[in-house]
Amino acid sequence: MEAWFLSDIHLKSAEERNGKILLRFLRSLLERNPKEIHLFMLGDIFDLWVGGHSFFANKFKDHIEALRALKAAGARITYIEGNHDVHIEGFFQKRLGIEVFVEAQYYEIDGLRIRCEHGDLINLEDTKYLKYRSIIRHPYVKPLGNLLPGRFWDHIGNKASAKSRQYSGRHVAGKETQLIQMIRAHVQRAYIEKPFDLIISGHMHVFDDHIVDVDGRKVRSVNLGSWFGEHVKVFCVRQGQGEWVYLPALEQ
Ligand SMILES: [Mn+2]
Repeated sequence: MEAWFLSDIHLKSAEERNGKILLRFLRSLLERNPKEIHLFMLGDIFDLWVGGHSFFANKFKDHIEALRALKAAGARITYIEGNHDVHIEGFFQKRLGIEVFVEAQYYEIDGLRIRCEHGDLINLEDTKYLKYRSIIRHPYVKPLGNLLPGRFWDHIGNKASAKSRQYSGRHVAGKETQLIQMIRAHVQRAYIEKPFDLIISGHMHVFDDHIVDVDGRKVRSVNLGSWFGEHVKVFCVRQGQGEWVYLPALEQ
């Protein structure tokens, strides 16, 4: 088995650099052995996707086509929602047959027990976000994702991201050590819920790959970082071994 893990691409358009890199990556999986592939999309793949609208599917139609082809060729695809892609099962699950979750999931791949999640529950100090999460995840709010049109959400999302862009660069800088501590502390809490050998998360936008000692047991913790850097890398588990794989840059 070959399991591929990606998150936090925050695609705003299909045409931007990372849109092209992602499309080429998805198509490259089709040329491998799709029946042996399990693709994990661990949230915030899109900078905004709300509800089951085809509005977003049209915006990213080549990517959706590539996912559809990959699925048709026998690959397994799991999508765990982030905080930028919410209530998406109306499209991804119903139309594409991709399994969609919100909370952490467990898989056993070639004997390796893997917990994967978006990672938006790692930072317990972010009370503002946790409150926001409890609202957007509320069962009464969920239908709004589908009731209000995709164009409406797109408009809201563009406004919100223009606002957050002002300080997104500074968001991580200088706080890396603190964020990494949180990622590793989360491993301890998560392990108590249910044991694993490898935990893979995103959301924090800091790469971290560390062996954490949990009561004398060694578990590996990987945070996928983001696609905002100069080079794009994804995480792959092959024959029970996890490794980073750099995706080739676009030709100038
Ligand atoms: Mn996130």
